[in-house]
Amino acid sequence: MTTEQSSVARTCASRPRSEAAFARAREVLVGGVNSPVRAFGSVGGTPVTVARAHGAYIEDLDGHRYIDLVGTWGPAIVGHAHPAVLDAVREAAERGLSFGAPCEDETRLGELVLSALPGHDRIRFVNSGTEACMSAIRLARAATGRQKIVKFAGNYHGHSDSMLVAAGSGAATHGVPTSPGVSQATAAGTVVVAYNDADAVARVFAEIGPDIAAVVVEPVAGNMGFVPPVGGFLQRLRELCTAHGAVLIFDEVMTGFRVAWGGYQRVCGIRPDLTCLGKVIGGGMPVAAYAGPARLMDQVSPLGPVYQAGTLSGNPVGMAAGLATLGICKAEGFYDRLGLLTARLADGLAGAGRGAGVAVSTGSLGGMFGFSFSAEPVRNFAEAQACDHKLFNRFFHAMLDRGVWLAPSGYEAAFVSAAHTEADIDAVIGAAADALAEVA
Ligand code: HOZ
Repeated sequence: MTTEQSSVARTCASRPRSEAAFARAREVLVGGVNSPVRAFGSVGGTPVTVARAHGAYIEDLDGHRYIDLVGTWGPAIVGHAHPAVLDAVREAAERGLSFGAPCEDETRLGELVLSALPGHDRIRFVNSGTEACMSAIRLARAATGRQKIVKFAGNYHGHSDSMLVAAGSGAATHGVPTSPGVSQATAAGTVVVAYNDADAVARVFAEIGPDIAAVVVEPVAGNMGFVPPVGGFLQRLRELCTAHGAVLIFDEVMTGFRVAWGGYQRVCGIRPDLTCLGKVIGGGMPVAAYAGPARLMDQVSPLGPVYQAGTLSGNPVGMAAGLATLGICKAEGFYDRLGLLTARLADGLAGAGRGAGVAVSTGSLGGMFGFSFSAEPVRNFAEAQACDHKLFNRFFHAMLDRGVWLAPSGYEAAFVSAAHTEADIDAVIGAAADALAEVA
């Protein structure tokens, strides 16, 4: 960063080209976007149109540069357009964009991912986290012969029908956690429990245990802010699922290879039956996966009867991007440095809050962090909803104008990459102090 770009002055506030581009986009794209939370629905104002992204920065159409703390919602863990990832992608693209047939990089990426997940023997690559979770749930229903799924309010597992019930992320942001169009029969198959409330899960098992196919959980919730599990929560889920013959699914689409090599299961030492992955494993390409032991995964077609398929699944360019990205993440000390940098930011934001007399609760793990305008750490969706979202919205714009790119919703986690420097982090903290002084 140059001195000028590190400044906390409101240098990015005027964006005429972005305004014009978004006006045009609104004529053809639904709401001007291809994923709702990007539309600035809750924070207000006009979404910023991106021209390019490099390293830790995003540049808009008007030539402003922002320190990026979204990282394309998680995948950009090594920074945008990392030279090694670009080389791998170029080299793969020159051999063909898609084969619709086996290629060696599918096996290589599968071996690498499975080597990081204890107890997981097989993987199936798909194209999005939605597909991964939807498929894992289908498999759990098939393997158990049961119908009900337990999920947690404010957790988000993509937009398949049975998961679009009390969902976080964009669904929470837009105030429709249970979407119209999800049939009542489908919604009735999903039992919703408060996150971090293992006693409530035990009560559900006591009532309808023989009907429960799976418990699906974000082991660290990232779609209602950043909400870590309370002590013993995940362990109880493990015990309850084992005792009742239900499948425990960790949705590590966000946390996988983001909070640690492998994911949060490597931090907490609890082994799920199935793991859903996405984001980091594709390094910015549309790659996701579900994985588990052979006894479950071998029930998926073509070995078993559980059908799931995709023309672009295991796409060679995506596989190459994933391999190059995870190759960088695997280096000794990668997550240690990333974790320190991210913790520095979380601490700095808390300090900025104290300086401005605003209650800010922050937390981080590996390269994932969050902050909420609340005196106490958030433990569940009701507490996430009770945070000061109006203040978040003002803060979001004040930060954007100061060159800091945050997710446009108080219901999202945030991400630091290996491309960020201490100077970047300190510039963000400085901007936050300045922004809070203006908007709190
Ligand atoms: N569901 C994503 C955030 N948790 C949003 C992705 C996007 O809009 O790109």
